[in-house]
Amino acid sequence: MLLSWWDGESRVRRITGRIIDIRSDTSSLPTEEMREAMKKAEVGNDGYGDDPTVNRLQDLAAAKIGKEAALFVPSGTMGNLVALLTHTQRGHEIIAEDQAHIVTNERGYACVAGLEVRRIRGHKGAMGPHEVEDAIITSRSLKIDLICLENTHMNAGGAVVPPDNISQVCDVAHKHGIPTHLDGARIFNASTALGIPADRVVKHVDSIMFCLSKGLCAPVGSMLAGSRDFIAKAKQMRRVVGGQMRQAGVVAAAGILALEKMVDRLNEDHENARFLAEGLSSIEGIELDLDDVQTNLVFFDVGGLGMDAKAFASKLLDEWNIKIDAREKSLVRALTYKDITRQDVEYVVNAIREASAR
Ligand code: TLP
Repeated sequence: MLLSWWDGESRVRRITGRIIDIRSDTSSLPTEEMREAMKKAEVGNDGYGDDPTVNRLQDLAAAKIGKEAALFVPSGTMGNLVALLTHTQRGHEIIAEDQAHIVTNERGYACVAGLEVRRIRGHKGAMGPHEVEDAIITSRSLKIDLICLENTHMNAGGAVVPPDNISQVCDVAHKHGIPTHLDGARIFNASTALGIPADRVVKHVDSIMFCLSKGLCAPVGSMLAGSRDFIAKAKQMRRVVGGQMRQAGVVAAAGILALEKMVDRLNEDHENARFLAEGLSSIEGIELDLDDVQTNLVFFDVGGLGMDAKAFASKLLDEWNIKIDAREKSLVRALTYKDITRQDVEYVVNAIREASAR
């Protein structure tokens, strides 16, 4: 009997034990070219500003994002924290979207920076400028030091926040003398989806953090960018939180390739995410809104299958070698990135179709 492609593919996965990890684009692997560049990287003591590869990465990052200067940090979480510590004073307040990663996942604003947060519920990740202004005006007790934005917005399903919204929120903030910070962990996904260069998308924000390690495939690292003065102060804060590195050129070398070579292929990830979402939306018992799938993230609800997200994720791993992200209740998240091919996505859709039928 001839094996269909699906039978053959599924058996091959079981025999080889290859895992398809769609929990997060943070699972992306560095390219061979990155590994080569890391091996050959020229390095120095970055604590003294002497690492030529880190310096090259920082200059490239600043130019690419349209800010005066940039600072290499070990993670996105640290980049955001350093920005908070640089812009604010302990005991003061920030404004952020209700489901912003800074608020829901990181929490350094409270645990480390000693800040209060005023949360504004946005629409697909975008806060209304009027609501932001109301929050500023009605703030009775604490001084608001910073307005935080996020693009793409992770908890809104990787939604792209429109540049017009960013500029309106920035206008309101600046009118009241308040700076703005953008968590742009996936800013190049946003700019790719918009078809607008990233520096134009972030033109109005005072500082931005973006990650080299997600869709851009560097093994570690994020960048914080802003004015020369802001980055000089941020450098002090990076030291305070233990983020000063030494011969970091080894990893910065991969970061340079991330910015030079990996941005232009992000569209492929978005197409794969759409393909995945379309496949899933045709499966009975799975609920998702195709309009919410704008970049490389796909959120869907498996409640209609009579399972919660954890049980669904265990089933996919045990029976199909697929790692997927179980969120709260029956909400599941999947991400596409360079190491997830179209064939992998077809495999995932077929596996979920079969898992749902039983
Ligand atoms: N997000 C991770 C997890 O924390 C959920 C992921 O898998 O999506 N901002 C945004 C919008 C993020 O999504 C993340 C990571 C960060 C900041 C933090 O970056 P890292 O992981 O480098 O500290």
